Amino acid sequence: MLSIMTQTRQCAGAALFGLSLSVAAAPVTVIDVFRDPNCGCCTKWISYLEKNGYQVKDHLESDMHAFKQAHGIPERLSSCHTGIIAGKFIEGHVPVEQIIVLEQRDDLRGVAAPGMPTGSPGMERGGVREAYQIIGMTRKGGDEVVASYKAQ
Ligand SMILES: [Cu+2]
Repeated sequence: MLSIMTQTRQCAGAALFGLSLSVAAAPVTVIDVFRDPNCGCCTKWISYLEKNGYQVKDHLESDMHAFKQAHGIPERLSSCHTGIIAGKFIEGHVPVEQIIVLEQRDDLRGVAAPGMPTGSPGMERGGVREAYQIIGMTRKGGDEVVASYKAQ
């Protein structure tokens, strides 16, 4: 009886160890970022993604307007750079927590931080933040408010 309990405990320990190993070895998520070569805030957003554990592939595009049109990103949602993660778009200075939401939601084609909201990631200006929303675009083409950030 005692030996069975010891074995069980060892198994549980091994299972836990295995779990933590698999977490450490989890593949890094890649985000392809398309941006104008002269965009400064775009590179700040890239650094922010890298700090948060994403692997970024940086692509320079001379005509971002054409790029967005080609990828079905409407004018009303558009910003500076466009990220692509697993075939979904991340338009503009979207915070990581909303990228995670996007990764989990297959009913969305993408999420956007329209414009260039002050205080969004990569758009920091001395701790000031204007109120802004993250808009999700559904597969049917509708808009949905995914998150609202208050002014600070
Ligand atoms: Cu920007």
